[in-house]
Amino acid sequence: MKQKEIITPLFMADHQRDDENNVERGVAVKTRPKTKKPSQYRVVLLNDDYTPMDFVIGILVGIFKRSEGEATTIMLAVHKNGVGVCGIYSFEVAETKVGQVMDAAKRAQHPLKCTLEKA
Ligand code: TYC
Repeated sequence: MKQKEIITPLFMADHQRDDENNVERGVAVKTRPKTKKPSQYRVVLLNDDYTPMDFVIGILVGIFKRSEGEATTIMLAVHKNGVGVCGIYSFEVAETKVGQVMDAAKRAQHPLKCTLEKA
């Protein structure tokens, strides 16, 4: 969903009240600093032929805080479709989780791959 840009004038120069037309007239000279919602990122797990299913479930429970049931569903979806979403997070959190997955896979010598993509 795209956020609408809202510019709210804080101060008006040459402020005048036009009672006849029931309006306020002036020139907006200052606006609020635009605040943006932080972008969200999908953390995506990729299938391979070698990483044990239990290892993937362990990753989903340990790093993505999924229940055993959710983790099994996600793992089987990745196994079947080739890719699957583990969760959606801010960039910093998504990047950290990708790093944690890649570290765990490397230490266990599994070829499991995990990436992030803009949601
Ligand atoms: N395909 C793997 C197997 O049959 C299991 C697997 C699932 C591996 C998900 C990676 O992201 C993955 N052992």
